[in-house]
Amino acid sequence: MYTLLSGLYKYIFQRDEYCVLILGLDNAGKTTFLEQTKTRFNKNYKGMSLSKITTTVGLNIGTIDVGKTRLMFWDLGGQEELQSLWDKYYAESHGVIYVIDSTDEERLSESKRAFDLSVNS
Ligand SMILES: Nc1nc2c(ncn2[C@@H]2O[C@H](COP(=O)(O)OP(=O)(O)OP(=O)(O)O)[C@@H](O)[C@H]2O)c(=O)[nH]1
Ligand SMILES: [Mg+2]
Repeated sequence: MYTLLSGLYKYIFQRDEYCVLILGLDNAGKTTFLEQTKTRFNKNYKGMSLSKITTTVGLNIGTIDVGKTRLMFWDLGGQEELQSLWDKYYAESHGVIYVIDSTDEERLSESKRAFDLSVNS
């Protein structure tokens, strides 16, 4: 009976939880993307003014619920000295969003290099 009830409880209330990494160079727009996503999917989230977003030092976490699924985003800092930390999170994550500022053509090759380095290390 206990197993049946706990199974039913889990079925009704428990969400599938997935972790999604957000990577990309500094200034690519990762935190802005996360804030926009949170504002769009979390009904009661007011959102912070986009002009108040400053460079991320370390990790910024955001969560959204889509139906019975919870997505936990890990928005990592993109500055060069923080890029060596990216690969440490791969093993724990279910998906990766790699953000590129398509208007910043000068840094496209740098962005590719940083991505390649993180997946090959
Ligand atoms: N015009 C425009 N500006 C944007 C867009 N996305 C981000 N920005 C601006 O780009 C700057 C950097 O954005 P962030 O979201 O802080 O970039 P980030 O990738 O989180 O940077 P780090 O935390 O340093 O790794 C901010 O001034 C944003 O307002 C966009 O889609 N369009
Ligand atoms: Mg950021």
